[in-house]
This record gives sequence, C-alpha cells and structure tokens, in this order.
Amino acid sequence: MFNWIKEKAKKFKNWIIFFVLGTGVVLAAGEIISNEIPVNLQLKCNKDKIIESREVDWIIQKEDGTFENRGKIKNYDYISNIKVENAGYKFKTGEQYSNVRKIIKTGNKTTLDLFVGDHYFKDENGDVFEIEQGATTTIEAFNELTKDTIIDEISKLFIKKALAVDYYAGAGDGIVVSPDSSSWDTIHDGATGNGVYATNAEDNLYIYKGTNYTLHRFFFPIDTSALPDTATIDSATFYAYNREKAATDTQTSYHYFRLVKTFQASNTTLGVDDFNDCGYDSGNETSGRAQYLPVAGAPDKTYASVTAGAYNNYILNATGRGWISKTGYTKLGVRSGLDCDDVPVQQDKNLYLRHYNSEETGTDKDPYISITYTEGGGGEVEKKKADQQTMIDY
Ligand SMILES: [Ca+2]
Ligand SMILES: [Ca+2]
Ligand SMILES: [Ca+2]
Repeated sequence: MFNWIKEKAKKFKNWIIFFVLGTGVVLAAGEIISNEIPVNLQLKCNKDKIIESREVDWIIQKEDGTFENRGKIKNYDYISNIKVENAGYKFKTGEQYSNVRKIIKTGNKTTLDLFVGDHYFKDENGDVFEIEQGATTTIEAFNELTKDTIIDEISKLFIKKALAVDYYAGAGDGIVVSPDSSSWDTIHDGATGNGVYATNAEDNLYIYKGTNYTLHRFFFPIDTSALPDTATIDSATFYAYNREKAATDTQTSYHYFRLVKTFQASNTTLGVDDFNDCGYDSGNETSGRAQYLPVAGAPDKTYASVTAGAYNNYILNATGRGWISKTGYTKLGVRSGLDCDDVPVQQDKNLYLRHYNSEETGTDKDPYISITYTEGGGGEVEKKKADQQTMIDY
C-alpha cells in the first residue's frame, strides 16, 4: 500500500515539475505584468496566517447620517504576531481557538469573561497569539497577494497545514438597518432590513428622520459554550465600549438603551432578515417579534448615564441570566428607547450611541460578557478554605 502511494506521489511530482516548466514558457512568452501593490493595500500578515475572509460593502457614513456604498472590498481575520504569555488556561484540552478573556477563581465561584468571537490561536508548540479581526484591502489586492504559487500547491500535497479547517470566526456582531421609508410604522415593524454591517470596527445605534427614517439594531452573539454544563449562573454583566453619543431629539423619557435577546440566524454574520429578530415580547420568546415591546435582560441604561470613552455595562437580571447558553451562543442585542417604545424620532433629529465591535484592533475595546458561576448545578459544592483564593490573569 505504502509503495503504491509513494509511486503515485512520484508520478504526480513529475507532472507538477512539467507543469512548472510549461507555465514558465507561457509566462516568458506573454506580457510582463506589474504585480506591485500599494503599501496601504498590502496584507497585514503572511497569507498563511489568514483564517477567514469575506467580501463586504465599503460603507461610509456621512454627516447627515446617510450612507454611501463605495463598492465591495475584502475583509479578513488573521493570526497576529502578538504573543500572549501564560495563556494556556484560556483553552480547553484539544482547542486551538478561544474566546476566553479572563478566568478568576474565588473560593467555589468562578468568573469567566468571554469575548464576542474567537480572539486567540494556539499553535502546535502551545504558543498563543492574538487574532485580529476585520482587516481590509481591495478584492484585487487580496486575490493577488493570497493566490497560491505553484510551490505552495506542491507543498499542500505533502505538508499538513498547521491551521485547523473547522474554524468559525463567531464575529457576527454589528448592526442591521431598517427598511427605507418615510413611514415610521413601515420601518419600525419591518421584517427585512435595508442593510447589514457585520464587519465594521464600530457602529452607531442610530435613529434619525430626514426625508426617510433610519433605525439601527445592535447584535452581539457570544460563544459561551466554555461554561460547564452544570454551572449555576450567579451573576453576569455585558460590556460594550462606548465611543460617543448624541441626541438632538427632545423626547428625553425615551432616551435609554435596552439589553435584549436576539435570534440572528447565523452566529458568525448578520442578514437583512435579522432586523425583526432583535428582542421578543413577554410570553413570545421567539424570532420575528421585534416590533413589540421587548423584554429587558438588564435594567435599562439611561442616555445620561452612558459615558463616552468607557465601557457601558449591562448587569443582567434573572431573565437575562436565563438567556445564557452553556452549550452554544448567548445572543444579546441593544436597542434604543424610542425603538423599544415605538415612538418616532422627531423630524431632522437623532439619537445614537456608538459601540466598538469585535473587529476593533486589539482587545481593550471589544464587547464581552463576564459571568460568575458555581459548579455542581446547585448541589453540594466542593468545600474549600475560605481564605483560598486564586486569581489567574494575563
Ligand atoms: Ca462583527
Ligand atoms: Ca426575521
Ligand atoms: Ca478586537
């Protein structure tokens, strides 16, 4: 059997070498093509470090709140050279990707912080590196810079790539924009949005009325499967870093932000059909209910209490804690008070806050959830000395 494979490989290798020579002749006979890519369009990593890529719209938000689409670009995630020290504890046995931000053990309680999307990669030597999400370049530059050379094609046949093939980015945070209409009911109660932004480093939770209404809804899917299946959730807080806020609308009793449960179809991206899957009304914990008054997963955050340049925290109530999944994704969202209470924003007025997404460079502004739990499902917990305290951090 082995000899047969070796023989086949030898024949294939010979064929490849022939192919190289053949191609060389063709190239030599053809035009000389310039492959120079401008510095700003170069990849931020070796092409082998790219773990996920997708084509997205390049959207610019203008002063008046409207958007300009400048066409398709390439958006990609990659394993950076930023090495994380003493980070082995972030990984479960056999795991290569992790979204665990921090673990703190105090007595029989464990606090587990989890990022939106995987943030760390562990190589075959056990070294851990940060994953950067949302780098961009043009489609043409990306294709040129990542195209496999013939030597790569050969090596692929004989060398097992270090990267896992079953990686899921889990970076489906972002916003879905309402349908475009001058009727508040049409946009607020709409089933399908007019646009999706799942790969921006930051997004506005925007409500505005110009000729038409614009209304955004925020989505934050978080893989919480690292929680033990027997965990009893004691407390949980969701953190989203706020860059800025603004309100020219004067209906101040509706100037708040609410944590809701979402039902986005994919954990790793957003679709226009998700627009009405951000929140559900009492007694109807299912998708397609966003037009009704949404159940709150935490005390509402008043506009006045939101601090620019700091994390906004939503301390989950019993209902919100019940949304936490121990086996998959916990799907959270944020909506504004005008949207929740179905109150149209005033003509030429706005209300918004601006949160960073997982795609923001680095990790210090990324959204995450912090969960404190006790293992054992509420049964007899392991007895430990009261003064025994261990803290693991990076
Ligand atoms: Ca995202
Ligand atoms: Ca839907
Ligand atoms: Ca980030």
